[in-house]
Amino acid sequence: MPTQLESAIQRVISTFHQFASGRGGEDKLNRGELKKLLRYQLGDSIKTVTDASYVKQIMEGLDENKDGLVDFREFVTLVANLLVAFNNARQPRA
Ligand SMILES: [Ca+2]
Repeated sequence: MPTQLESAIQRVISTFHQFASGRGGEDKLNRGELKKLLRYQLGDSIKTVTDASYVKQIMEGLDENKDGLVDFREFVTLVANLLVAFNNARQPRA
């Protein structure tokens, strides 16, 4: 039986592939897929996600190799940033 952390990791992986395996067959997120992932999975956390220029900005920030797609490794940067942001939000500042 997987541990709590292993389950969380598996969910991150399956969520990425759920959104990345759309049209085109490439296992990477195009801008439309990224927008859907942000909207459906982080809509309560990222309020301005419907703003196209905001999605473009996130896309460009994540797309390190500038191929216009977000692969899993690039997606992990978003997850890591969210982990830090969520953790900071739960801790009262000293
Ligand atoms: Ca890329």
